[in-house]
Amino acid sequence: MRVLILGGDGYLGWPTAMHLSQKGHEVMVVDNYFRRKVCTELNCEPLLPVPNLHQRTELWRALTGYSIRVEIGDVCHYPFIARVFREFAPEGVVHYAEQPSAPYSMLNREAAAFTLINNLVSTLNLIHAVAETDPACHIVKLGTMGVYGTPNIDIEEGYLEVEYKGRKHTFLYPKCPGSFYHLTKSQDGDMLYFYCRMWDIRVTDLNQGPVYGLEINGSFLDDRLAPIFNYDAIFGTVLNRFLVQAVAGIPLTVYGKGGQTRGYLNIKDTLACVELALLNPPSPGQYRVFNQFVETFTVNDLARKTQEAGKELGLQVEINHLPNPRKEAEEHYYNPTHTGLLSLGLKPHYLTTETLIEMLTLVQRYRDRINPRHILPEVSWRLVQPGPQNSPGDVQAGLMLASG
Ligand code: USQ
Repeated sequence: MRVLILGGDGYLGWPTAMHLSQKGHEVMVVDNYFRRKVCTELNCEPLLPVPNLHQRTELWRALTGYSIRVEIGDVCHYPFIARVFREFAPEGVVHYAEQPSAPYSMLNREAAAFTLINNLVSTLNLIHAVAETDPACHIVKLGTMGVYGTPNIDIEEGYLEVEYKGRKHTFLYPKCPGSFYHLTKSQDGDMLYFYCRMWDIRVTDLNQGPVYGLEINGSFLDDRLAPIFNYDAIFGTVLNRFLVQAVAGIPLTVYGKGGQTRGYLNIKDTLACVELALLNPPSPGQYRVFNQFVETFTVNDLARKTQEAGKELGLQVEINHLPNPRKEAEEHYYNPTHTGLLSLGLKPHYLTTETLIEMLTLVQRYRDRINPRHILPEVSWRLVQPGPQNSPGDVQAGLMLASG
């Protein structure tokens, strides 16, 4: 297939490009380097140094013989993305080109506005580019399990059948996002569903849980091909952060009581799920939703597992409960369905002690690059009122004091 990957420089975008390219698909990556620029601005560089996309695709070609095309530009700029579509004529598009961080979206008004505009306009432009060039082109959008929140009933895969006053109707499953980022992911889903109904485009929304891991094919061909792996409190996902904290000898940062439950998956399963979705497109007009995770854990489970695996490597891992910077349920019911991708043939990688040891061993190779100042959360979900401890500047910046 000819597959266009929007956001092809990111933690998931670049590994997806390599994976699909290795499987024989014709791949083009598009990115505006937003993530790199913000990491530099906020001084939260990824664990491994990451060459730019031109350098990485050249290296990839030298090592494997496969070529990946690159376009640097902004999906929010319509003439750019329309030209890319006309020239590459993709049969499938993977949309990762959204601002992916919940804490970043809660940082201040500017970051929230950027998240809103980027995530919704990129999705709108993608829909229009598909409609103009080839309405049969399948859009695979990376969604998030966080759109559902943590309701006190089972979470279905995208839709809910409701019986009311003797009649039945199927609705999109009610959404209750817990960050401004997650809100934009609810809105882009509504937008895609709308255009499926209006224009008969075909869409798969992959409602994914937090991803962990950094190794893709058994071992790196070359460390310069590794994903952008963040461990800071803005872009790092929880288990990746715990792995780095364990190696650095920093107590694991469990937020609040630690009973927050989410559906997790190894990055290897993300790649498999995206490929399965591409190879099995929905019919025209269908807005298909899959819940993309393989097992659920509480934050406390992840901390304990990291501690146990650390012990095997002689690491003394402590667990610390910090005041929760987010507004979220810390003890709750959580039972989401996730059968769609399994029925397409997904073979999950589960989180075993061996997997944790492998990941910790990889992180240990980069121990010298860990910056302990990136670990503690600095963005609060709460409205911080000016007071003796907080200057108006702190409120404007949405920053909380290090004490929480
Ligand atoms: N958490 C801690 N300690 C930490 C970091 C996080 O206890 O040091 C907790 C959070 O409070 C939350 C849970 O761990 O309850 C997951 O947090 P996360 O930072 O791993 O994930 P989140 O902010 O929800 O976002 C990540 C990705 C996002 C994706 C989402 C899937 O950044 O792009 O959409 O995972 S989901 O969580 O299912 O919405």
